[in-house]
Amino acid sequence: MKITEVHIYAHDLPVKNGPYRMAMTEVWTLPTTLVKLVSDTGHVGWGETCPVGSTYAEMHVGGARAALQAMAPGLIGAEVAPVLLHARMDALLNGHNYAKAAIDIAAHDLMARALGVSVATLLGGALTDRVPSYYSTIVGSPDETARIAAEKAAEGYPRLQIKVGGRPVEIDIETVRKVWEAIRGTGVRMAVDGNRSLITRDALTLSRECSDIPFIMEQPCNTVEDLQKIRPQVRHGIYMDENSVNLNTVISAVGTGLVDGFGMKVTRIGGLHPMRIFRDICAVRNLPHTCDDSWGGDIIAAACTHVGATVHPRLMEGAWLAQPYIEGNYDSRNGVKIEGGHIRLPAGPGLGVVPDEGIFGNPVLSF
Ligand code: 0XW
Ligand code: MG
Repeated sequence: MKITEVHIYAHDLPVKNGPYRMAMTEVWTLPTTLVKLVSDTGHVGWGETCPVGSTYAEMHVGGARAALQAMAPGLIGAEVAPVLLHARMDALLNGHNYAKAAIDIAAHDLMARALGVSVATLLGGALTDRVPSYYSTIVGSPDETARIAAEKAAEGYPRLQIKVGGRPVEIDIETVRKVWEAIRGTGVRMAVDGNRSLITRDALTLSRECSDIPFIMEQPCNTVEDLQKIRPQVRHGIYMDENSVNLNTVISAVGTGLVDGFGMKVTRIGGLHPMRIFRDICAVRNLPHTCDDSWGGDIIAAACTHVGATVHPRLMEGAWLAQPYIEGNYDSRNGVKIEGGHIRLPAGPGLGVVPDEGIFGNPVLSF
């Protein structure tokens, strides 16, 4: 089965009740990029990539679109099957995983539709049809963050991610302590996400001053070297998020025992094919991880939910979706939603979602 058409669409996602605030970035509108692939069998598949601003990770919207434009003409006539498709993409462009991911997701959607199965089935099979999500607070005051944490725990979220950083560490410590007081006894798990912002001294202080509180530290510091430096001294498990830029880094982090798990983004690692490899590496070493992305609409949400459904529940830390921050859905009938802190696996073939006709206007590029 070969690709005969590639269409690229641009679409803006304003942040509902914005901004979304992390330690080092604040976003009000996220420009997303969609890819539609058509095959010689007449099947269609959709993909998406949506960096959360330009400083969260080594990706930005202009880079995604330029990379897609560079690859798209060379994809005409390429095989849809993931191994062959990635070989073709790598022959056209080095790196740029987050752009390749949009093509990879579209190819999985298309291929699953052609086979009459779901993407989860294509990825090895769903272990659940109700995928856990997690709620991520924005960097806010200790009292307000604790109030939100209690509210989200009561809603049914099995896990909370508390954002810290970009301010005196004492406020972060107060925030973590107040959140713990608010959720203690609920069984809800906690991640404290510094989004690369803490200097190693403050990461150590945060861990030491909260040593009685169970949580994992997600990407507290900026670099792999920083994580190596704090690893022997922290009192908490460390998950790598932003630093896990490709499978090579993941293998090193797993092999050297640097981390206890990952916050993994489908687009950062290059799409569902590398995500499946990542999932299986983590399963071998019993490392928990998320299956989510930095932002995006129904296509990204469905991709995260499908791969999330194939992760052993013991290791599944949740699929975060931007859906609560987005007005409406691309697919007005089967849009992906979080309910009671969980996501229903979209039914039907492929990703189980199809954008409403014309919702993105005309393509910005077609080949
Ligand atoms: C909570 N997220 C999944 C959403 C934002 O893009 C940041 C990200 C994270 O875990 O860092
Ligand atoms: Mg994170």
